[in-house]
Amino acid sequence: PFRSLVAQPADSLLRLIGAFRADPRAHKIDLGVGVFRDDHGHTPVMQAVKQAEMRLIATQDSKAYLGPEGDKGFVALLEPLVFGRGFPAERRCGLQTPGGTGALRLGAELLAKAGVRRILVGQPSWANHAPVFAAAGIVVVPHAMFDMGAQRIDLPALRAAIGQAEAGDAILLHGCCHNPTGIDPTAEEWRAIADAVADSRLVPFIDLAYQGLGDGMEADAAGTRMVLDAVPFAVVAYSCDKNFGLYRERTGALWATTPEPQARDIVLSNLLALARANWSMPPDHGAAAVRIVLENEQLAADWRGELDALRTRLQGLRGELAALGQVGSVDLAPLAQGKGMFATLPLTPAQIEWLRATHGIYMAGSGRINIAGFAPGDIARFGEALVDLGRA
Ligand code: PLP
Ligand code: TYF
Repeated sequence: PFRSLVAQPADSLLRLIGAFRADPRAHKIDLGVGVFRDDHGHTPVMQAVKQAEMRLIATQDSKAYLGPEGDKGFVALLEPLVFGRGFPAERRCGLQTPGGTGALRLGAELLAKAGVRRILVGQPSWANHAPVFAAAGIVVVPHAMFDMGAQRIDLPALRAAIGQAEAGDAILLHGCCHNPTGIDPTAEEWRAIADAVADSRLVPFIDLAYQGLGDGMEADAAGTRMVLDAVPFAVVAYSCDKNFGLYRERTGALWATTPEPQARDIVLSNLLALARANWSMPPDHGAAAVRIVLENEQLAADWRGELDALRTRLQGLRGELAALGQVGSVDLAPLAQGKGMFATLPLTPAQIEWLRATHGIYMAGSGRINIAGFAPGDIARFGEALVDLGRA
């Protein structure tokens, strides 16, 4: 039967990693895959996480199964960070998942099982969103929502898409640090989005994968909370893989909200059944480390300090890029307002290829750059390359 299969393309971002490694040039710059990097291009294990891991190894006395819900303490400790203190606990249920991607998949399967047939996805979005929803049998309805020239939300376009949707459709919203544009709604725009989603009786599906990398843990949850407070039913897919630097440990969670506790209990039983059919139980290590960090005041403070440093580095780099202003055909000034690791530059595939071939600058085929990929001194070279591109 395998002879009937058709070869599938590799993930273009993951392929870029190999191409970068194979490039012998000393001054190459990797702006590809979305992992945080320090000044030396290294993606470190956070100290607070390392401490928690050591405590885990020292104290864990069993690796017996936990169950499809994973580490309940982990989920409970994340809840105030995501929902704030005001959201009624009886209106939500949650469980640990294998990364944000596992949460997206499980949330999509929950929607499908509940009869939701379509999800609105503003373009561009993370390249994995559409395949995950499609795999769960949900039709992705793409729509416009960005003014890429001005690097702003195009609210009229987003409102028009919401207006055209049917009651009961879902809509994907990036909670913060939009991947790949870095363009997040302002507080007023979030208010308008929450109201429009509620008025049209859509089910918001919030992907919160970068909390703390934009303006801080609280600020980065503000839009999510506004939306959750405005609607009876919603889904939140969460990742700890960026804000705790746990990437390969696949650490995430999923919540669903309902108007009343009876519905909540039924939703949770469905989530647990879907989880059992997918992975039975999530991997423990990353979630246990996050739990240990969050339940210990000192480790939690250390983690917040380290997260602040990640964010400060990103904001500093954004400031440096923005200070270059107009370089060749690209205006970098609006990047100062962007959030998180990513920005998408208005470059053609030929220009992106030219930057790679001529200057050893690796960015995604969409024109997305990972801002954390710049080492000191790289930004000046990047600016020169863009000027050079303008002349080429
Ligand atoms: N959502 C977005 C927007 C992402 O960029 C990522 C990146 O990996 C994910 C979800 C998935 O996160 P995880 O690595 O935890 O599966
Ligand atoms: O967008 C990114 O670069 C990150 C990492 O299949 C990533 O979200 C990229 C591709 C992929 C999984 C993770």
